[in-house]
Amino acid sequence: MSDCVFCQIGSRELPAMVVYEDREFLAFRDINPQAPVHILVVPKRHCNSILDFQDGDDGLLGRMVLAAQRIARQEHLARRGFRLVLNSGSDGGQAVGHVHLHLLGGRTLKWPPG
Ligand code: DGP
Repeated sequence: MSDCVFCQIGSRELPAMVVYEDREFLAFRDINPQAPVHILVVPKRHCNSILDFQDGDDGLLGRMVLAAQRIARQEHLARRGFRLVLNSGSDGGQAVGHVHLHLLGGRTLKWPPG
């Protein structure tokens, strides 16, 4: 068993509220939601951080945003808007060492973030 919690969700060893899946990504509701809609879009391939991506990964990164766009529409966020967040490292607030894109919406989000 992998010791990565998001790999365990990906292999269905851990439960999650999955809202979207395709060949490359799994998306599920965050366990500690910071907004009425808070979904994590997670590449199935394990990568610790955004710093691990290389030139050849541009397609994967683009498709991750497109997956988030599809989910935003599915969650009826397109009209009012939403936020996509990629935390990296300790100053960036990254707690889980498997790249994930936060999709937040359903309320007016403040700027700057804390
Ligand atoms: P970050 O701080 O950017 O690494 O965000 C990690 C997010 O992952 C955080 O908002 C809580 C969420 N999370 C952590 N463990 C689990 C889990 O087991 N299930 C789900 N659904 N979300 C989790």
